[in-house]
Amino acid sequence: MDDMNKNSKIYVAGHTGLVGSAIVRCLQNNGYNNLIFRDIKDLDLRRQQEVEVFFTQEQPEYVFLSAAKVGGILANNTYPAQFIYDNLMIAANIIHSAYLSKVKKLLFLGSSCIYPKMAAQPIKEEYLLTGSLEPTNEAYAIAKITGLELCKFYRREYDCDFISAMPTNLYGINDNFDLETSHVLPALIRKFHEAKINEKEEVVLWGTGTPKREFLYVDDLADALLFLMQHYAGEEPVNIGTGEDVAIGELAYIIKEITGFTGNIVYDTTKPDGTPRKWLDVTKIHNLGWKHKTELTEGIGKVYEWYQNL
Ligand code: GFB
Repeated sequence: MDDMNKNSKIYVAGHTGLVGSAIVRCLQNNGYNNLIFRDIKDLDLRRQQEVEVFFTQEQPEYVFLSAAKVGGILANNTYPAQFIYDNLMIAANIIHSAYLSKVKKLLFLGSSCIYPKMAAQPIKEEYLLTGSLEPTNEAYAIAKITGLELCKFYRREYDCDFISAMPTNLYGINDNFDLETSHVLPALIRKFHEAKINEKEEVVLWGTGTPKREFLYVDDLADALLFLMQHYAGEEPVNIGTGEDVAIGELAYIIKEITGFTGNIVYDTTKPDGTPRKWLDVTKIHNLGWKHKTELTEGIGKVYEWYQNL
């Protein structure tokens, strides 16, 4: 379906982030030797003119659009204007420049959190835009939905081979461990680890611990994105996940065990729970021939080992 080969010129937007750095690892491990990327100091993806000049000069053939302003529930709830503006500009600039410079194929990343808050579970791709969004990350969701719709309409009007993926919550090495802006899994690794080495009595979790989340190891995601770039060319986004979710309280015990913390877990219910559940239906990507490899406990173990050697 697609002739991306080892010498194809591939641009990974957002190459230093959790997802982008995993995509670079995956491509390099699979022998793709013609990768290009730019640091934000050399290319601000929110500036349309800079992006157009970059695409004209570099003429990438394939684009993995993993650049975004991302964060956990507190960051999204605190900085909505930054989340909607940055993500809108990044998506619009890269997708339009990819069209202008005739990029052969582009993959855009959505997220499971942009589905309706109360979508039926497990969530199917067609549930997008069928209900109101989770308020804590509505700004991010609107920007990401716009990116998905740009890919869909550029395919319809200009016949661009632009596809979209909808990853579930991700974790892995090179994640963000800042306790204010990170996602739950890296935050808990850091909290339990620091509580153990500092011999603290308790670890404080946000919310009630009852929401459920599905977690995919980021190197499995990168493998899925390479698979889709090679085997999928459709208008509809494709969910990428493990097909299993876990309550935050359960996740806490898994991480408590792995880090060896022996104190108590308490909940700060002044912090938001967010969406009660966002469990993805992964039938479509399974039918295409891809399945995740890394189970949750194994993946957390790998991240904790990496984290301890930071
Ligand atoms: O991972 P998280 O920040 O984002 O929170 P979402 C998941 C759940 O974990 C929420 C709880 O119910 C949090 O209240 N939680 C418990 C914690 N303790 C902590 C903690 O110490 N830190 C954090 N961060 N959470 C995000 C969206 O939603 O999902 C983003 O806001 C993004 O836009 C991401 O799409 C994938 O899973 O709730």
